[in-house]
Formats: sequence, structure tokens, C-alpha cells
Amino acid sequence: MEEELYSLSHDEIAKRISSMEIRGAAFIARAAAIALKNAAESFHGTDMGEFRSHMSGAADVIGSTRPSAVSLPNAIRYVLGSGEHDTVDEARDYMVERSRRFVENSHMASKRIAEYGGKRLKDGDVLLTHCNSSLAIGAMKYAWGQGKKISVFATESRPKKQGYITVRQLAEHGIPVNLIVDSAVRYFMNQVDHVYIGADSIASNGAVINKIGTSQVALCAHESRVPVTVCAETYKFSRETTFGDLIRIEERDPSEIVEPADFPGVNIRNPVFDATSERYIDAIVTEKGIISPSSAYHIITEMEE
Ligand code: RI2
Repeated sequence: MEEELYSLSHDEIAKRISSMEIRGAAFIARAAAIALKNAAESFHGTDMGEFRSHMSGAADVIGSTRPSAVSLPNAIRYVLGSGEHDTVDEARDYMVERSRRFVENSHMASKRIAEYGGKRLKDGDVLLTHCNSSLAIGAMKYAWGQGKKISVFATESRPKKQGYITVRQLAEHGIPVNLIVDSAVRYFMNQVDHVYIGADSIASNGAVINKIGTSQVALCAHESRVPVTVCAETYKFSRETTFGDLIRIEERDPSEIVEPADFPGVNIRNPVFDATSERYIDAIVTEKGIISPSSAYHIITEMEE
């Protein structure tokens, strides 16, 4: 599916991110990097001013698709870079190369996170996951590949039910998996050794923004003394939060939950992410190593401009 993106316009990629045909914070970030490459290559003039406004227009369109995924602006910032260029050709080549590097680094980061996160698991461990995180699933597959007989509880993750993708991916890999409704988390938590989840964004204080319901899962795990591990690349850390900005929680169309016409007079709310306090997170597995949430600020200050 990623290969297919190279033949699409940046507008088309933005539409697919918006509609969630392209989803998952890591994939969204790579799609944004590819969309910018396509945008740069689709510009045929020689005027630097026009090229700059073409690229900043494309960045705005792509960047406004999923407001809670900080991986998106971070990918855009990386690809646009800070280099000064004299000609359009030079600027285009620079951005195409930065896009290639971002995608490559992202894949490399996923691999490392799978390894570091997978090594922490033990034979017989029972995991619980929420939504569909390619990184958390990567760690589970790595552990399985090491011969550890893990098993997983996976929530449905209403309203978009990305949990269905998770259970299919795990079952196809041969990993024993139980599909549960979101409200069954507490019922099963006493059988769980680890909660493994992904992240859409991480704030400078270590708070994790992830699929709606994550904070309930983490609270419940905390009460049962089950460690919560978050798998996330460093490009999901939000530099802006260091300077006081808050990560915006995306609220999507109510029709993703129910048909509004069936509930006249009812206000239907559909926030799709929530913030989990760093107090309920034991570790964040990044490509740079496993850190405590309190190290988030240092990760941000070390991020490449
Ligand atoms: P990876 C997803 O968001 C989920 O919240 C998931 O936990 C997170 O991105 C990270 O996914 P959505 O796009 O980057 O389904 O680990 O709203 O694949």
C-alpha cells in the first residue's frame, strides 16, 4: 500500500489520510513525507517564490488532515528542512532526498522498536492492546519470533474498530488473540502481564496521546499493577508542547458512532484520542532505546531540526 502512494497527488494522499484510509501515526507520517515528495516533483516552473508557496500550500493541506498526530507536522518539518536553495531544481532534489530519508528512518525505527519492545516480553506473557499500533504489534511479533508463547487481548476500539485489524494481523501471524469489547478491559485485566500500546503523540511532560479509551486502559492497568508500555518513534514527540502548546484532540464526525438522524435532539460527541498521564506509563520504547516518560523533554531537545 505504501508503494502505491508514490503515484498519487499530494491532494489525494491528504484526502486518504483525512478519511482514515491511510491511518496509524507511523504510516500517516510516511504518507506525508511521500506526499511532499510528490508535490515537489509535480512543480514544473523555475521561480523559487512560486515553488515555496506551492510547497507551503501542500504542507498546509497535508498538515491539517489529522490534528492530533504530531508525527504529521514533524514529518513535514523534516522533509521541508531548513536548507537555503538558489534554484528550484536544487530545492526539489533536497526535499526528495529528505523524504526518502524520512521514510527509510521510519522503517528502521519500527524495526528497532519491535526488537527492544519484543525482548522485554517473556515466554507465556499475556498482553493487552488497544486500537491498532504497527509498533506494538511489531514488538509482539518479534517476541513470538523468539519462540516466546505470548497471547493477547485486543479491544475492538470503537468507533472505527481498528481492533479488528489488530486481531486479524496477530491471528495471521499465529499469535493467540482474544477480541474483547472496550468495556471488558477491567474484567480481563487480572489475567494480563503487560499493556502494549502505540502513540499518536507524546508531550514534553511524557503524557501520551493515543486512541480514545487509552487513558481508561492505563488507569485500569495501574490499579491492577500491570505495567503499561508505549511503543513510539521519536518523531511522535511534540516539540510545540515544550513551549506551552497543547496537543489538539481530534473530534470526528458523529456518524462514525451512530446515524445522528436516529437520535433526534441528542448531541453526539466523537473525540478520537485522549491523553494518558505520564504517571500511568511505565516505559516508552523508542528507536533510541527504552525511556521513562520523564525523559520526553530530553528526547525533544535532541530532535533534529
Ligand atoms: P502506529 C492510531 O491512530 C492509533 O491510535 C494507534 O495507537 C496510533 O495511531 C499509533 O499507530 P488512528 O490513525 O504508529 O487509528 O504505532 O486514529 O502504527
